[in-house]
Amino acid sequence: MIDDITRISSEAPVQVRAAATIENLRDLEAELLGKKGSLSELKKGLAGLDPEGRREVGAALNVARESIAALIADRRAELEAEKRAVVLAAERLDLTERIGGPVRGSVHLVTQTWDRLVDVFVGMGFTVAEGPEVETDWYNFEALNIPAAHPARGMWDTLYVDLGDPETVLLRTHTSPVQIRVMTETPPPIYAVMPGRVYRRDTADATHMPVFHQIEGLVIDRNISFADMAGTLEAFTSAYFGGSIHSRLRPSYFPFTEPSAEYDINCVFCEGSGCRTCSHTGWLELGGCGMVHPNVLRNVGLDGEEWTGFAFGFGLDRLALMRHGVDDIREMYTGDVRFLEQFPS
Ligand code: 2NL
Repeated sequence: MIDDITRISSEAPVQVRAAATIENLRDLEAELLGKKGSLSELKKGLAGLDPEGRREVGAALNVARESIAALIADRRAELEAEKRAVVLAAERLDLTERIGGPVRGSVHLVTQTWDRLVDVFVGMGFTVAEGPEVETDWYNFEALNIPAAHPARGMWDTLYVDLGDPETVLLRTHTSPVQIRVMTETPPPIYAVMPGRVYRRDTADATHMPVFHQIEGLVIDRNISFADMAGTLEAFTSAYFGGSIHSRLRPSYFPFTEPSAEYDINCVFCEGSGCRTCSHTGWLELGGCGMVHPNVLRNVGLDGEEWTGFAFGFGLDRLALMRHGVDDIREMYTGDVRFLEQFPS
């Protein structure tokens, strides 16, 4: 029996090394150490030995079992490492890969636009305010003179957050809630702009994204008129787009302003002669504006007899598209370096 054990022990290293896969190794393990394996078969023979022989052979069996088990464990670790290495090599992503020398990163086009807009408004004496992207119904709608049953709710495809009572917590659909917060928290006069990310339940296409950006402006002071608003927007237009681009206002409707207007600028592509981008009108629609509605002033606790003001808002992404002649808003959000590289900062 000792000879059998010695033979099994001496053959084992060769057999273990020859196991080429984890499956082969498992079969070999069963063959050597399993219940019906060769060592187990030998162990059955212990019953027929005297106590002395039983001790001697039993000890040899244990030593053989342990050394073979250790060999198998080592080989298994080796095979698993090989298998992992193959998977890793197949799944490898070379994040350092680049074509034609080092590529210099730059500030994203949306961020560049954000920064430039803020620069222009700060240059005109405005401060900058930001607020939360998850808002309550009060800040996003109610305070803005858009009650729950109001048909104007349909103007915004709202994404609600599953928190509290149904439809009370939402992803802000515009940056106006920041203006409500500023008016509620700081006494006038107020001259502030609010840039920020906003959300709508919308399917992405060339002109829409469910996540995009707005910048809104708010002025609250004594004796503020519609003419102050028109003048402010005209000053902004030439500061941002250049002296040859002017603005115009057209009557419109927003629940939070009265009167309300659409804000257009001369087409930056054809400078008024008519092209595809401006639908041959010579004008580009940038956003909206108006005198802050008396109900909104009342909602934030301001006396409409003493304070008046105007507000305006436009799509920041849309502005970036126009300034740079990009024809699909989705380009801004794919992260394709071939797009991003065209706008170094
Ligand atoms: C658009 C139009 C607008 C405002 C935003 C505003 C905010 C308060 C009170 C009154 Cl708290 N108005 N904001 C006013 C008019 C238009 O945005 O087309 N934006 C992309």
